[in-house]
Parts: sequence; structure tokens; C-alpha cells
Amino acid sequence: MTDGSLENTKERCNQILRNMEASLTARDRVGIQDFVLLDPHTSESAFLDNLRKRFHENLIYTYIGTLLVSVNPYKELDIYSKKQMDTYMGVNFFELPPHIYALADNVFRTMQSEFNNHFILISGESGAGKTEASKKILQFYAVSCPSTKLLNNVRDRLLLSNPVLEAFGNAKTLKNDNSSRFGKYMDIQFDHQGGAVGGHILSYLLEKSRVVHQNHGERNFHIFYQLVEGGEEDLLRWLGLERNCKNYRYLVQGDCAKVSSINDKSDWKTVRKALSVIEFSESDTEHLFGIIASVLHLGNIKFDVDARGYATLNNNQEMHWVSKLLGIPNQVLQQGLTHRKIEAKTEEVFSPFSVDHAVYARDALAKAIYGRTFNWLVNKINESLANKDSSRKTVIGLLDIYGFEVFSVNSFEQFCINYCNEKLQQLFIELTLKSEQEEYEMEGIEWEPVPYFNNKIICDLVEEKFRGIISLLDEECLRPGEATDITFLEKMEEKIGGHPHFVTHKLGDQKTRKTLDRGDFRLLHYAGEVTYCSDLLDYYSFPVIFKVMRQSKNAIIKHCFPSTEPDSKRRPETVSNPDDGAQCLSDPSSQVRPSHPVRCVFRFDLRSFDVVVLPAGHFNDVLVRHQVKYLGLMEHLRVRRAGFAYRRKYEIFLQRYKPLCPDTWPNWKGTAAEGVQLLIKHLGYKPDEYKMGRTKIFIRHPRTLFATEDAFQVCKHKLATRIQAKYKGF
Ligand code: AD9
Ligand code: MG
Repeated sequence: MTDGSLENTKERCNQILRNMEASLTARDRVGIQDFVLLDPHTSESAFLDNLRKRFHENLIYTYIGTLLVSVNPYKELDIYSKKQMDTYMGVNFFELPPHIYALADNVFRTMQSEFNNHFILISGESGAGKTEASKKILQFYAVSCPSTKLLNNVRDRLLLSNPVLEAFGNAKTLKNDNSSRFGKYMDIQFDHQGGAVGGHILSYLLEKSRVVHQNHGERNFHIFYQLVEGGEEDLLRWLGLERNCKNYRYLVQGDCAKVSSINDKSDWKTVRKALSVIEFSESDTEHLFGIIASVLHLGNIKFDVDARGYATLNNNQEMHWVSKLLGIPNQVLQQGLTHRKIEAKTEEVFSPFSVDHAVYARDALAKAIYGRTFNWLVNKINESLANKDSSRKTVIGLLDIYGFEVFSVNSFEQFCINYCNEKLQQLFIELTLKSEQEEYEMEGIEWEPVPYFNNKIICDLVEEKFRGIISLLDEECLRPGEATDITFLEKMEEKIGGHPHFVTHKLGDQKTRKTLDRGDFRLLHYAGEVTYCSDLLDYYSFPVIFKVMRQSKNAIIKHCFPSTEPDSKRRPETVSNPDDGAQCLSDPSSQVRPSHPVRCVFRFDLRSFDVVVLPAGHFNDVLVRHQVKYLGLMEHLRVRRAGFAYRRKYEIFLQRYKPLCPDTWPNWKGTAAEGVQLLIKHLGYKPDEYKMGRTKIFIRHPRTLFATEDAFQVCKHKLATRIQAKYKGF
């Protein structure tokens, strides 16, 4: 921590310089720790060389100014110990080698000193290390923040919310054994003293299709396997489950129920313990696991064909368990799963389903039950994290969503996930490349614009009113019975056929046609091409069976299927239906926009600290190069290198550092800008170290600011000592 002595201040500044020099001399071996220090005309290859060199020395973190780039080592490194945390606590950003703790600490101290809200945006493709990065940050705060008994309680809940959410929201995919299948925005609330006093979590679009279908080599959500593998004998008996994942259709489609990197038994214990810390009552957990088991039983329900060719259920054992666990009469459930209700003028008519329809209804129900239970779980965790004290707090927000995905078959959920990533890329561009450059222009700072690819054109393609893909999908969903995959595709071809980022078989050239089926469409995303099947229309819901759920005696199900729910027939099914897509399509980036109230209480200002994570393992050049390109890291570097590391409104800068030349102010009457000019003259800033904008001062290098900040700390310390000495006798 800053101890306030002048000698120490000098030593710290020298240390920064020594660090930088050491970094320059050792660059042949370990590369450079801040890309800004690379040669001015850095090529993409030099950029990659630097990352590779560092990676091979187990140096996974590198800065681009204040942006942290992290390369996934796929192995445990001894860099996250308590000792490491202590080393980074209270130390200026560039004083030590790059680390996620340096970033976390810097965000925390800026929040403390300026008393404003911040958010940390973590981006990168699936498996790159976003969730791990967010956990490291949370752990750092848990250890470094002031602690009392009460605060420790909050801290434990914050930490333990993770294994619970991961159990219910993560799964093994081909890219990542612990892939987040939902987007998560978490804010941590701090009081005046910097104690973590509460938190809040927002979740986005859980990938519910996974409940009923998994691709080869993938699993369902972890919790199912944890329950079957780790659940206590009594519990399993009560739930009617056998200790064998292979017996459940919803668990075996990927043919990999057992994964060497996952220990379902011990994870079960962690989740059980976490649930009790987060204050889940006995009855909550009973109902919760009742639901998980009922989903497994639902998956095993088989329909027979009756004499007329319709679906029927005969004395089905699985049905008995679903009925028991959900607390709904067997007959009512059976009726709901095998019939559609047609409301005529004066009466209700039940029309029977074919077996295909019944299977579809069963799966739709399983997805809806699981998805809504997940939302209930998040709300429940939020109740436990809620800060009861209404005094003003500051917040650090962490955004960790599922990364960009391309599979061999990409459906509606990949479409939503990749759209989310497009929106985040927009936010990233806006906060870094766009707004940074615009600010220089607005402030009248001389500036050579750096060109970059703006993916707004792709966001518009998806979300534009009346002609974006989502609008077109909504329109088709309003024509049940008439709309098909093909009519949807044709509609897209008609309305957006000329768009440079949209291709179909019909619209493509000869080469494209060879790789694109007639029923599919391709989007040229910022991160690469993805071919989607146009079965997006499949996302109809089955309101009859959903209505049946309202009769449930299971408290969670009752809560999740309220009788006040609007009739889904009267609204577009895909976008506004809470069961399919809505949350994702409500754009996570909107939560962290400066103009957007977060939970109607806080406003974020424009301070963001970003982490970019890259997948590597064996440092696959092609993979990393691709990501460096699509994440716009080279452009980011160009902007950072030419720009200024720090900027502050004149008023704020003057207010803070005024005490550094106390003799100037007593009779002084000038503008804040004039005051700052006097101040920096007094501090001896050299002309190339700063620029005066219209409303702000821009400081080129962080070390200039650190020296000023440290001098300020010395001054504060001296003042405090003087006051202490003066009042000693009282
Ligand atoms: V996804 O979009 O949710 O599919 P993430 O979140 O980007 O993805 P995740 O954080 O889950 O990826 O990391 C994937 C795996 O990489 C982890 O399970 C770890 O095995 C590994 N990993 C990631 N970061 C680190 C690290 N800093 N140190 C060691 C790491 N291993
Ligand atoms: Mg993740």
C-alpha cells in the first residue's frame, strides 16, 4: 500500500521505469508486457510473436494500455495465491507485471477514490477463459475487501453463488468442459469503506434446448449428472431415480455422461453446501430437486399410438413420478401432453396430438420447466445477496457471457448467442475505438483517425425494426399453421437479400451453393461465418400444457407458471416469449450503457476496464491470429499508442490535486482549466506529457499520473500528521 513517504514515492516511480526497462531488455525471451511499448509500426505477426513468447514463459497476461489480454494456459499456474493477491493490492497498475489482480485492484481503487460505478467487460470466444477470469476477479475482491462478520457472510454468498449457477447453467460442450450456457451480469455492491455489502445477478437466455438434446460429445447441464451420481440414497429413492445416467434419455444423447475433468460427486457436495449458505430452505431444495428429477422422468416418457393414429399414454410409470414430483394429477398431465385445446365460441374442444406432436410438447414442457426454474434460482440467489442497507453504494459490474460459437449445426440458440456477442463487440468498439477517438475530436485534440471495422451493420441486420431477422421471424410466428421454414427463408431473401452479410443458397455464388443447403442461411458475423438452419420457427410454445402447470403443488413450479401470465397466442412467439430467446434478445450490453439505469438504481459512467481472453492451450497460431483480428486488438493498440492513458474533467482534477500547491489558491479567481494549467506548471509536467482539451486534461502516460497521485498521498499524509500533532494535547 502507499505508505506516504516521499522517498517511497520516488522509489515507486523508479520501480515503474526499471520494470519497463527490464521488460525491454528481457523482451527477446519473455516479450513485452505492454503492447504499447512495442515498435511503433507493430505488425500482426510481431503482435503474435510477443504473445507467443510470453505464453511459453507462462506469462499469460499482457496489456494494451489498460486493456488486459489473457491467453488461456489450460493448466493450473501458481499465480493466483493469497500472496499474489497481497502483492497486487494497492499497487499502481503498471508497477508490477500484468495480472488480472492488477486490473481488479485498479478498478476497485478508482471506484473508491472517485466514488463511481465501473464495469468489467470480458470478451473472447467459447473456452477462452471468460468465466475463469470473472471468478478470479470475484475471488480477489472477496479476499482484499475489508471484512467483518456480516461482510464475510455476503462474501461467502457471492462466492458460493458461482458453483450453484454453474451447476444449473453450465455444461460440457465440444469447446469447453465447463461452458456457460447462459449470459451473466453480476454487480458487486460496495459501501463507503469498500466492504462488499451485496450483489445482484442478471441472467440472459439459458440454452434450454440442451435439456432435451445434446450433440455428440456434449452433455446436459451439470446438475443432472451431479444429482444422479452424487445424490444421497434416500433422496434418489424419494425422487424415483436410479444411480445410472445411462437410464435417462435426456442424459445420454451426447454419449459422454462421464468426463475425466469433471467430478460430479464432489461437485454435488459443493452445490449442496452452497445452497445452504445461500439460505435455501429444506423445502426449497426438496422442490428444486423434485423438478430436476421430474425433467429426467419426462424425458423417458414414451407415447404409444392409438387405433386412430394419435398419441396415447398407457399406465406410464414415468408419468406417475412426474405427477408426484410436480404435484399435478396424472390425468390432467396426460391430457395436457397429448392434446391441444381449441377454444370455440361457447366450448373448449380437445384435439389429440400425433406422436410427433406429443414428443414435441413433452420436450417443450421440459425446457420450459427447467428454464423457468433457472430464472427462479437466480431470483432466489439475488434475494440472498440483496443489500438491506439503502445507503448509497458503488458498484463494480462483471459481464461474462457465452462466447461466440460455430458448430456443424447451428440453431436458434447459436443465433441468439452470436447476436449477443455482436452486441458486446459493438459495446467494446463504442467504449474503446469509437468513443475514444470521438472524444479527442470533441475536445479539439489533434488526432489521426484509426480505421476499424464497425459491426453495427450486422447488429442492424438482426435487430432492425420491420426488416431485421428478428422482426421477420416475429411476423412469421404470427401465422401459425401457414408459416414454415421455407416461407421464413423466402421472406428473408425478399427483405434482406441484398445485405452484404446475409447469404442463402439461392443468393450465393456457385462456390457458396456447394456449401449451403437450400433450407439454411449464413450470416457473416464479425468473428466469422456461421450457417444457421432456418428451423427458427420451431420455437413455438404449447400453452395448454403450460396452463396445466398452474395447478402444480410444487411451490417453485407454481411460482414459475403464474396464472396472470399473458396469453402467448396474442403475441409474437419467439422474441417476447419468456421461454425462448427473450432475455438474450434484450441485449446484455444495454445493462452497462452509461445512459441505462442498472436495476433502476445505479447509473454507470463511462469507465470500463476490459479483459480479452484468447484460447490457446498449445498456442495455435491460426486460432489466436483469427481472434486478434476479429477482436480488433491491432486497431485498439494503434488507438492506445497514439492516445492518452488518462483524462479527467478540469474541475475533478483540480479538486483532487489542488493541495499540491496550496499557496496558489487563497485569492485565486480563474476557470478550472486555468487552475489546472497553474497546477501542472507547479508539478513540472513536460509539454509532451499532456494536452489541454476543451473540458478535460489528457495525460499521455500513466506514470505521470502515478507520480502526481503519489505526491498527493504524501501531502495528505503530512496534513494528517500535522493535524494529529496539533490536537495531541486535547
Ligand atoms: V464459454 O464461452 O462459457 O464456453 P469461457 O467462459 O470463455 O467459455 P472458461 O472460463 O470456462 O471459458 O475456461 C475454459 C477452461 O479453460 C477452464 O475450465 C479452465 O480449464 C481453462 N482456463 C481458463 N482460464 C484459465 C486460467 N487462467 N488458468 C488455468 C484456465 N486454466
Ligand atoms: Mg464461460
